[in-house]
Amino acid sequence: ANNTVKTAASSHTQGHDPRRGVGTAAMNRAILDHLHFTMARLPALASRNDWYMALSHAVRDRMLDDWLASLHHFRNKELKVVSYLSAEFLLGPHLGNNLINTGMWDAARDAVESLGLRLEDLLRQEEEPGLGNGGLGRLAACYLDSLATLRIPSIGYGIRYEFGIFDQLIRDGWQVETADKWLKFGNPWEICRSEIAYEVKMGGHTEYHHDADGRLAIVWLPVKVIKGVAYDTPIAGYRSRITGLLRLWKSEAVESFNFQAFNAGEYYHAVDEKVVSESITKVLYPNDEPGVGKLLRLAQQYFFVSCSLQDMIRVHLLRSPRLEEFDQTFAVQMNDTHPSLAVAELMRLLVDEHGLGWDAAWKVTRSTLAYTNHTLLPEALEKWPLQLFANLLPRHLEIVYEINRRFLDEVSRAYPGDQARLARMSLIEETGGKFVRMANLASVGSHAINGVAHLHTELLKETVLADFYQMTPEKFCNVTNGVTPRRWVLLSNPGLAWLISESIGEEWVTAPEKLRELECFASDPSFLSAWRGVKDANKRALAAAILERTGVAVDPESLFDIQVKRIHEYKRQHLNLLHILTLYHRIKRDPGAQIPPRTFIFGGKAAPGYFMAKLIIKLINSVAEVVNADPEVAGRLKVVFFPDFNVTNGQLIYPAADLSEQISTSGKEASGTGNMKFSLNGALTIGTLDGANVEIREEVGEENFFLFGLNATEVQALKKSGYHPGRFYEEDWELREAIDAVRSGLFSHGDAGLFQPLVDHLLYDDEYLALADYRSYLECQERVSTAFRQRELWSVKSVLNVARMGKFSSDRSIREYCEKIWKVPIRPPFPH
Ligand code: GL9
Repeated sequence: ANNTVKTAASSHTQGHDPRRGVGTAAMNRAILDHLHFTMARLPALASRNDWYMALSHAVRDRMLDDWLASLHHFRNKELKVVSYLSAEFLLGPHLGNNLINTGMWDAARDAVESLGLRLEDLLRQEEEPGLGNGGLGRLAACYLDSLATLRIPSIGYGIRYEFGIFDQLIRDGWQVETADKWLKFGNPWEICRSEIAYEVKMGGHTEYHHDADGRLAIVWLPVKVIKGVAYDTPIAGYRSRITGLLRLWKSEAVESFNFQAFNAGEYYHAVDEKVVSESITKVLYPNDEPGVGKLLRLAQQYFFVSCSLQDMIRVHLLRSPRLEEFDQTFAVQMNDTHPSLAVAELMRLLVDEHGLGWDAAWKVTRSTLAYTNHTLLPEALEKWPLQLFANLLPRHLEIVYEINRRFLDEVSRAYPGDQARLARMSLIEETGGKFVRMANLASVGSHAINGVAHLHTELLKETVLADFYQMTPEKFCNVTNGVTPRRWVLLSNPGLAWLISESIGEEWVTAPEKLRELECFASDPSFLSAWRGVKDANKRALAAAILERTGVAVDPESLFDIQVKRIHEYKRQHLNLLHILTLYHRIKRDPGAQIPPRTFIFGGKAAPGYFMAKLIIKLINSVAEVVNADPEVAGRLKVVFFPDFNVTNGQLIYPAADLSEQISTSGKEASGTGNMKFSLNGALTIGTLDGANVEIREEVGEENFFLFGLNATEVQALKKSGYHPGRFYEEDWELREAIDAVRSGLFSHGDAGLFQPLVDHLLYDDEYLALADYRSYLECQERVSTAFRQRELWSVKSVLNVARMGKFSSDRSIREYCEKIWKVPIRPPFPH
């Protein structure tokens, strides 16, 4: 397996290495120099981290020429810069990805080996920057890769959280959170730009003055000023010679503020200020947290939006003094509503700080900004309590009111007398407490609004943003999500990458439609056997990791049935469990039952405050404990919860899957991107008609996709007609048997109360229709089992899945954003 890894990476470094001068000897020298000059260590005493740091610095050095040249494009008036505003970037480890994208893998591997080390070990040393919760943050990271690969000048703007998404431990089957100290041993990839810093005001009040010429001037007198400092990370494009910029802001105290007095009391007060200021970028908020109306989160959002827009204005003024032309310098994409304060902040900067008139400022604001919606779940739509908003951002509230006044005038002109519509579209919610509605603010302040999969966009237009769609249908469009084949195939599945490139050449990495050429290999027995060999090796590697991390031995020959994603009721990990329980009972009842051995693998974090999700994790582990210890199902069923699912672990898990579980209630998963990673790595999907599953099935062909369950229309209809989960329980004895087992205490050492909240939820509410879809899911799983017994045919389907997944490259998504939203020209692929 090791050999495949090396060969595969090599094949993508030969022939078109943009740094042909980077040989093994030079790399060896550079690593030793950094060990000496940067780490101040003798080789004999160096730790693995010292070597990792030395290698990373050596690699970063070699990215600088292209990076500095790329940064220069920001000043080129001919080029529009894409600015991706996102509170989350779930990057994953940099080193391996940079080696692949820059073509320095071979040189680095050989240099490291010449020093008596192994590249694999150094790669493992990196603490991944987990600056995101899940799909939304990971999407932003894939988009940065594609922007650089497609040679589009771009800046990702976000927050440099000192602590990213928590690390997950499993103790006694429960999730325990620990702080993610990713910066503990230093971050060789970032460059602190102390001189790129902006002040951000917070709190206080506004005053209106007339200046000498009698003009009205609005002054915001804050109670606090915080400084944001830029930390820059280079983002290598795949062999593109363009290196993108990720600029993350860290909050610091403003030295001058409250630091005038020198007596002891003031000194300590000033130090307190420093602590408060630095707290803004301390920690990433886990999402799905009920009632996150937290002041600190609003402060985070405003902080990074303000720093980013001030930075963009500075860059624009280097090109042109005319801020009316700001939209020609930047196309700004708001990744969900987290950065939607950009609407009010850009207005404030243009009007209050740069003297533009309201109308001119509004015109440029709207034509610069665009908004991507990532969810239809009502509880995930951000709204801020008005009082909290007013306290932190008094000037922005005035601006929001003014935008709203003008906007509601337009609405009432378009729909005379429609009070209900006015109330729904207002930026301010007034029923039962007052709130600022961020999705409405983002929609009004943008020239384009997009959903992230075809179904999602259609539902968006029919439900959450229906009024906005009716009023301005031309603003709406769809851009189906995508994932980068560089990290998600080349880096994480080198064996597969190598086999593909051997067969059809390497162009698929940037032209994934070329994967179609694999179709004709689907009838070649020797190719199919090599294909299976790659999957088997990946499964053995995952089995080894499972044994190491959970102590459970799993059989690599069994069907690897995997569900990894955040734990959420709408994603229905508990439906998966109901299937496991039913199989368990069937085998116990009939030991001769023809059921191919399966290993069920779960992974994912639950928001710390989401009780039901945490209980689901406990139930998975409890079922695992009983099933894995039961001799009657030994060799036939295994259940594993893989702790701490993150990008690093994903790179190990996706390539090892036979079956990908994409079983959300139809209409709830906006897109999903894990579904794409699995299928691109040769897993077959069992899934509902939800999010991007619909389009994946369209592409790979219905005969190569296991479909089950109600569709979105049927879900709505069932809910409307009155859904009674108890009836499904009563009418389906196998379902009853599964639920009763949980209820009996079988999985909780006799404690029948432990899972009661989950059981009650299912029987009396079941908001996500798990019981309604149970039978259909079971029948579909039987089709999966039957198909898996015909290994040859399964492999054919696996090849066809990969061959037809080209659409889901994030390069395609980025090209669509360029065309439909950013109006940025698409450049031809870089000549290799
Ligand atoms: C999400 C959607 O739930 C996913 O379906 C979608 O694929 C991604 C990216 O568009 O966005 N929206 C959202 O809030 N999250 C998503 O994954 N949540 C997290 O990132 C945890």
